[in-house]
Amino acid sequence: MKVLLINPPRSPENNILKFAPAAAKQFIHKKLIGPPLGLLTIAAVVNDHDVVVFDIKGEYDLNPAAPPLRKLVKELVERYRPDVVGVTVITSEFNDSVTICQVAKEVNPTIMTVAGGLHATLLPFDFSDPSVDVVIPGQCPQIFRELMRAKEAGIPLESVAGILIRQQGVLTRTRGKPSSWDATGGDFLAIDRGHLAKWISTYKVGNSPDPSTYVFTSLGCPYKCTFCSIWTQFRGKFHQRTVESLIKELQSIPEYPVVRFADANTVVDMQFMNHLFDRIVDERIEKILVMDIRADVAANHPEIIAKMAKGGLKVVICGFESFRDEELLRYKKESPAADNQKAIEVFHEHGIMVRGNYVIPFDYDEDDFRALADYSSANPVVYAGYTILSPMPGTVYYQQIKDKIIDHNYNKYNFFNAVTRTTLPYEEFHERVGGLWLIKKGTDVI
Ligand code: B12
Ligand code: SF4
Repeated sequence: MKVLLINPPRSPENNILKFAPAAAKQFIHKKLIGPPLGLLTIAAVVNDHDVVVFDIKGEYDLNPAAPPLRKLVKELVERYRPDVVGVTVITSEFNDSVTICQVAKEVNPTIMTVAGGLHATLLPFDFSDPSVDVVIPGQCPQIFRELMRAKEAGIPLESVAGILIRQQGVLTRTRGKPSSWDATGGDFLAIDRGHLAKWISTYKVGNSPDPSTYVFTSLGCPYKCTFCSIWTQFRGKFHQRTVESLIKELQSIPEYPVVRFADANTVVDMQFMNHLFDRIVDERIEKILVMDIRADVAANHPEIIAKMAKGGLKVVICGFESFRDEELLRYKKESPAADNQKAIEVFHEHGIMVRGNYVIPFDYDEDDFRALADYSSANPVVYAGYTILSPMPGTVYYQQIKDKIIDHNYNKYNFFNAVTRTTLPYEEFHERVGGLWLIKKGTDVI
């Protein structure tokens, strides 16, 4: 069967950028660049079929004059004539994902459209649009494979456990329990980045001349920050890959000198990281490594940071979130503000560039903005990011403030737009968040 897997475009909604002071605009991050690991994993599980992965983000980066979404997808579907179209969905890309399914159906109503990914996991019933035939929640490669088998053999899709199918217009869960799938262990699937060859020149970050890629060492997170959708996606579980599968993957990607670990929270198991970095050094793997590390890890375990720096760690993204302990407690971050300062010292001591991220609540007033600016100026990092504390659907924070939400357009759920009423006038709030981006030590590094 022919399977076309599509990575939707980025949402263009960015009110921080729109209302920021002119001088700050150049520093505000506009797009993240990286491969759709989820889609590549799905591609790997059905590689006995004729599979095409199309990265629309990469396409617009490569060719900004590419046709608008509907026309682009129409051309794609007409060119590849797929039996199945799959989309990977995060909240801010939900609307465009549905558009992709609609266009596929317009071109050929017999195409089966399938949605998966984080939003499909947390809110599968959101896919009420009739153009979406099947929704598969969770880490589900084995289920997708079974779905392909059923479709190919003409077996009713009801026989595939663990999916939602449209019946008489309504999404209905199929019966039964899907077979288990150990995504990081025995069932780990090596991905083929060759699917993305067309866009490799666009996978560059900062001023790096070399392409970068993502590699995940774990899935999920053991913490439970109220604003975060990652632990809810994995129901609080944390799954670690094996050291040797990682060494093999790092050795297999010489075309990518820069590797960003895609983990939500990379350093959880110290023993594992120690072993991984021993092996990276043993095998003389020389990559520029970028990863997300919690402030408390650096503050409490400077020795592991020193070791990782020797093994190639050059850039760390650190969720500072706030400068106030009461806010951090409310977010259940389990790391006091003092850890942010200690972490900055530890990272800098080992020559690591820090990208520190703060989240700004909708009720910040002038005094709050001033206090944050003072703190951030006193604790400079190479590059600081300031986004909006956002009630992502499926999170605890969403439940806490859902009555205050006034904007339900999912395009805005990308951390760049307030979706509740703000204490300051709406435009001024975004302008002030934008202005904060001027506070930093260096230039863009990721
Ligand atoms: C890699 C990554 C990216 C990549 C690639 C994403 C893409 N599709 O293009 C890039 C760099 C482009 C990216 C961008 C953004 N991202 Co991002 N990203 C991640 C990250 C770090 C890892 C995701 C991952 O690869 N996981 C590993 C894979 C194997 O798991 P998976 O994707 O869940 O896939 C599995 C299943 O879900 C399923 N599946 C997935 N897709 C499909 C499709 C089908 C058809 C099927 C059947 C199954 C299926 O099967 C897969 C294998 O088991 C996560 C954080 C994290 N650690 O989880 C954030 C995350 C997904 N990103 C997030 C966000 C918000 C963004 C941005 C909007 C950030 C921003 N403000 O710029 C941007 C969007 C575009 C932009 N504005 O530039 C949020 C999403 C939150 C939400 N509730 O929607 C996350 C969770 C980070 C966070 N801090 O909250 N991102
Ligand atoms: S914000 Fe980071 S530490 Fe908190 S739950 Fe999410 S991934 Fe884990």
